[in-house]
This record gives sequence, structure tokens and C-alpha cells, in this order.
Amino acid sequence: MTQITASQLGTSAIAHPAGSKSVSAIVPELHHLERDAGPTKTTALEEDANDLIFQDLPPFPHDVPTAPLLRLSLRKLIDRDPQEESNLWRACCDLGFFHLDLRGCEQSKRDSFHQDGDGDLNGNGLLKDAEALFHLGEDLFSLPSDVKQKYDFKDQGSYFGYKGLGSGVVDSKGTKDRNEFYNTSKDDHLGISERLPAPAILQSEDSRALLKSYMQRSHAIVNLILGQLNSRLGLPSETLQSLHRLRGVSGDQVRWVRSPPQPTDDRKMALGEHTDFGSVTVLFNRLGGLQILPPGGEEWCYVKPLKGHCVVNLGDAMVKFTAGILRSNIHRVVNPPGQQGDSTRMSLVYFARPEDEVLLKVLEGGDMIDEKRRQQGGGVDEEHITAKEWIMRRAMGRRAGGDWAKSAGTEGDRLKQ
Ligand SMILES: O=C(O)CCC(=O)C(=O)O
Repeated sequence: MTQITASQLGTSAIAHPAGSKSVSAIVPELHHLERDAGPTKTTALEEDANDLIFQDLPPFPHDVPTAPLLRLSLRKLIDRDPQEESNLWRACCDLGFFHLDLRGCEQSKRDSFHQDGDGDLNGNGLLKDAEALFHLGEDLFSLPSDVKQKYDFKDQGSYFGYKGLGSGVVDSKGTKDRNEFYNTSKDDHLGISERLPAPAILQSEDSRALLKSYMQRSHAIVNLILGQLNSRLGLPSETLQSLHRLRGVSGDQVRWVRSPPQPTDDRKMALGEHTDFGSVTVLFNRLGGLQILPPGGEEWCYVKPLKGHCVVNLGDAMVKFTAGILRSNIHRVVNPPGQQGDSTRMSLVYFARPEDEVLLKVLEGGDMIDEKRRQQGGGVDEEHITAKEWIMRRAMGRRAGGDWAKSAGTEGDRLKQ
């Protein structure tokens, strides 16, 4: 029987199921699947592998291409483990996506990256919040369509609230998406903006407290990551964190995305190809369906959901701030693979974005970024655009009847047609 090796299960290993088909990696030296044809034994390692599986769901298949994401540990990042910090840096430069193990991590011992003070670095707490929010999401989407539709604020120029199934587009031809989603604002839940109308189920004290806790805990992780990237980039202390204050006015939001199973003879993208608009995304998945197109690759690869972990990815703002040193990778959502294909898929996302008035331009004061600009031949002509304008343009361009051409992000010309 095929077994998973210790090297795969270390926190810096790439998460592939034993025997899975995987694409050639961008980080080949870490991309080692070793096989062992020996007899089945229950070892600590196998138990650990089982801990990564959602036992209550159909299995993620072994025979689909999977993406070479590094698996990092929140505990080690908090402890400033030098190897883990290097892995974080490489993941953010090479792929812009990684798995983050949140298990066994209650509270930060150190607070150096944690300027807002009121969002604790609590991996276990975040896992619990995410679990509860999956349940809340199920209740939310089970409301009648006409009730949910009342909270689509597109016509008021807002990307918060509900988007119905097929009300977004996945390409320039206007092909309808196959998901519904609901966006709820950090600023609303932290009491720093007006409270938006929302279904009663999201207005209860319990739901609001849960969302607030989830936002604060996600934001604390975002801040940790920003702090470590800030150091690596050699930027003046707290530069990145100061553009993403928990209490700064921003487009930060929680999103639930729900995609019903698609007929076997008619499977299309549930959510179109895109890069994320903002800075750092914290994503919880249970079923497969998320795919990324690795840099230079032509084959879309699944991201295998891992229990106890979130997926973290960088968005366009980080590319713009760093003159392209950091990567915001293109991704999309399709029907879950294999035996998972008949299940309804839901994901839970926290999008951290720069504060509304922050200009999306190359940051000054860091040698590494300055050097990158020199290599690029000086100043690339930068558009004068704030984070808020950028998000509005990108988000609204993906709604039916929106301006597709203007919805392009940092993926280059790929989606301009
Ligand atoms: O559902 C997922 O796994 C990813 C969602 C996503 O990419 C998005 O909402 O922008």
C-alpha cells in the first residue's frame, strides 16, 4: 500500500495525497512523492494523514492534478522559526498560495506583529469560528431566493450583500457563473461603518459576535503574514501593517460561496478565473473545486482541502506594492472532482484589502523593491488608483451587465478577450 512519507507530512511539505497525480512544481526540490509498496501498518504518520481528511465527506480523488502548495505552520510562524519564515517567503514569491496549519495554536506568546491588539492569533479559535460559520452559511443560503435577493446591493454601487446564482459572469462572452455568494463587511461588524441591511439570521447578536471574532482572528493572521513579508522586503517597520489596520476603513469582507452540483454532462466554471483584488485572502474549503494555474503551466490543478488548515493566498495589491516581487496567482472554482461531484460545495473566505484610500502603487523605502524597479528599467507607468476604486472596478466588472474588460487584474492579458 502506498504510504505517505515523513517528508510530506512535515510542515514545509507540499500537501499531496499519497498516489495523487501532481504537476511539475515550481519548487521542485520540495515536491517529492515517495512510494512504499510495503505492508499496511498503522503508524503515527498515517494517523496524521487521516487527521487531514474530512471524514464526513466523499473523498478527494487520488488521480487528479494537484497544485504544489507548501504547508506552513501558524505555530512556527508565530515563533519566528527561521525555516518557516523562509518557506513563507518562497510560497509568497513563487506561487502566492499556501496551506496554513492552524491546529494546536491557541494564543500568541509574542505580540510584535500585532498592532491592533484586539484580534488574537488563535488558530484553534479560528477553526471553531469557521466551523460555526459553515453552519450559518447553510442556513443563510437556505433562505428563499426572493428574501436573499433583497440584499443584492449592486444597483446601489456596493459589492457587499448577496449575488444570486448566475448573476456574475465568468468570461467576456457573458457566460453565467454557477455560484451564489454573500459578502459581509468587516467595518460593519466592527462598528466603524454604518450597519448594512442583512437577513435576520445575520443580524442576531450571536451571528454578529461570531462574524466579528472570525474577522478579528483572520485579520490577526493577515497581520502576522504582512509583518513577516515587511521584514523580508526590508521596508520600514510596520509599512504593510499600517496600510491594513483592523480599524481602518476598508473593503475587507467575509464571503460565503455556494455552488450546487452540476449535471455530469454539463460542467462549467462555477466561479471564473481571477486573481484576488486585495492583499491577503484566508480561505476555508472542505470539498475540492478550487483550481490554480501554476506559473508557466498550462494545466489547471486542484487545491486539495486539508482539515485543520486554511488556504492563504496573496492578491493584486501585494503585486502592485512590491513591483511584482510577490505573486497573486490566477485561480477559479469548478465542480468538485470525482466522488465529490454530486455534493454542494461551500467555501468561506476572509478578504483583507488595503484601506480604502491607499494608492495601489509601488512602495518606497525598501531596497529589494527599489532593486526590482531598477531591473525593470525604472518606473513602470502606474495608474493612480485607490484600493477602493480598484475593488469596485474589478468586482462590478464581473457582475452580469458589468464592464468585463475593466475587471482585469494583475493576470496580464490572459482575461482581456
Ligand atoms: O471557493 C473557493 O475555493 C475560492 C473562492 C474565490 O476564489 C473567491 O471567492 O474569490
